[in-house]
Amino acid sequence: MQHFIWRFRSKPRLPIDYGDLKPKKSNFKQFKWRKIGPILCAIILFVYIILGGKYFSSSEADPAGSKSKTDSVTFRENMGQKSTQVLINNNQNAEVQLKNGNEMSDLPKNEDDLPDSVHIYDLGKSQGKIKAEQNEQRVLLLIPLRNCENMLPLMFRNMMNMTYDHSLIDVAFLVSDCTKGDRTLEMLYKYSIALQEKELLPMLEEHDNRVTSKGFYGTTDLYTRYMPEDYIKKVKNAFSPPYHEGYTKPFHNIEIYQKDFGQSIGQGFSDRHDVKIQGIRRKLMGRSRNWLLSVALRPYHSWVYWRDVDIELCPGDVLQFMMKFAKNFDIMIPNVWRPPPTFLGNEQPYDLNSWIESDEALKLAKTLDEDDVIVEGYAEYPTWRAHLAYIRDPNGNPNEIVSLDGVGGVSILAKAEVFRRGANFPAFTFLNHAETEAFGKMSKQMGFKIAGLPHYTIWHIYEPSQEDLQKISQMERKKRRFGKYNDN
Ligand SMILES: Nc1nc2c(ncn2[C@@H]2O[C@H](COP(=O)(O)OP(=O)(O)OP(=O)(O)O)[C@@H](O)[C@H]2O)c(=O)[nH]1
Ligand SMILES: *[C@@H]1O[C@H](CO)[C@@H](O)[C@H](O)[C@H]1NC(C)=O
Ligand SMILES: [Mg+2]
Repeated sequence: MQHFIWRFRSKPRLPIDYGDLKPKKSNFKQFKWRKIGPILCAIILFVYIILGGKYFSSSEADPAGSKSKTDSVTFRENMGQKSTQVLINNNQNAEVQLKNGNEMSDLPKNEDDLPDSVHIYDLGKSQGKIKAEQNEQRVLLLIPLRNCENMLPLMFRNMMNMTYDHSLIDVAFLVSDCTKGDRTLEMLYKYSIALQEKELLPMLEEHDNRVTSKGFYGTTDLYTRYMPEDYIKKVKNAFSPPYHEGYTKPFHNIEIYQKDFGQSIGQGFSDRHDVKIQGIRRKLMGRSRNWLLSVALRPYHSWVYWRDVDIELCPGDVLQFMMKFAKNFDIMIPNVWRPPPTFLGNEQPYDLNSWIESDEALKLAKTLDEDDVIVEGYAEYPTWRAHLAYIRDPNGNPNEIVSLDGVGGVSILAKAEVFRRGANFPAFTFLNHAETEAFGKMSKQMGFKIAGLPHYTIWHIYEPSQEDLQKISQMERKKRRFGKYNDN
């Protein structure tokens, strides 16, 4: 009997006097029930499972999270909406119980046979693979935006220039923390509607005529006088006809999201590049990216393409070009450079967040607090990593690939699966990194492969730093004094 009490007492075993709990005469009965109880429960459960699907679950029952007879079908109800989503994993047949209680013994042959509020998605079909465009794989283009009203014409031109069939691309923007008076959201809305109604090109051409386009497209600023000649010529060509065939074709869908996260660090070049604020700024950016991703990613997307607003030149076939590597890689990153003014040398590596990990950096990380964020490209953190930017050879083979550990966010193409399996942009310190670099590290740990393309380059706009602006105004003063350009 002592043995019986021990078995049914909960752990941990406290130093109590079991004498009090000693079963009295009625023990025999108790014993029986306790032993039979679980068995009875199991039988009832078993009967419920066998019959439950047919007789117990009515159409009123909340299907959220419940599983049907085959494991590959999950019902999800959109909260507050009358729509049931049937998510199907492989090509397996499954019985689908519709919301109104009708029962089908087979999947419908096509989606038109279902009522409007029921959707079937075969997630096995939304996997990023080579020959994406031929196989009509759909892409989600994600662009976070902040205080960038004047860069929107540039951004829309770059979107239009994409030769991947626009009708296979959904676009989602997240606008956050714009300062008072900034009209990013309004202009975004205006341009988006124009784009979808095929009225954007004339609108942008009219905009171009108002500002002389030199240096970065659409800017009249003084510094454009100091941009390299051949770069300016390239920019001029890039924004003039002839355009590719589908240039003005509407995108499949455009979504605009607005949410503030309390980012208070200035969006000016020198503000946002101070080393001390990088960790905080990058974590907040990570949060924005995760929100955008989680609201916009749909079951039919095979690819996710992250792009920053401030890219000036990018080959039109950037998606197709990077998708070629889908056989061996899950995430693809081009090289990102910028064209600084002539007095700084004509071109410069820009994005230093794409790198190959080094022993020195791993050692450095061990000396830091768990919460410290290493930011790349600052003297404070001597990592001695190989940066994708510096591996570039202007005449190198654009198809050459290096395997990366950290990535920058300027232009990330990833299979949607990477995110579906849970990778994200840590808004906390992950292995002493945050946001996109942490995304790289996390993806790597999850077994994904990251391809960096050192000789395939896209061009970030040049924004003058405070120092550069001082230098420029100095030179302008000299010019006025001596009547000509004189840089000593
Ligand atoms: N939603 C949102 N977007 C942001 C925020 N900060 C920057 N962005 C956008 O994110 C993209 C990248 O921002 P950048 O300011 O260029 O910062 P970065 O990615 O660190 O790159 P660089 O500063 O250019 O080296 C741009 O499209 C910005 O408009 C933010 O706090 N919220
Ligand atoms: C558009 O694509 C073409 C062809 O790849 C390229 O030469 C041009 O620079 C692109 N334009 C922009 C604005 O990037
Ligand atoms: Mg930028």
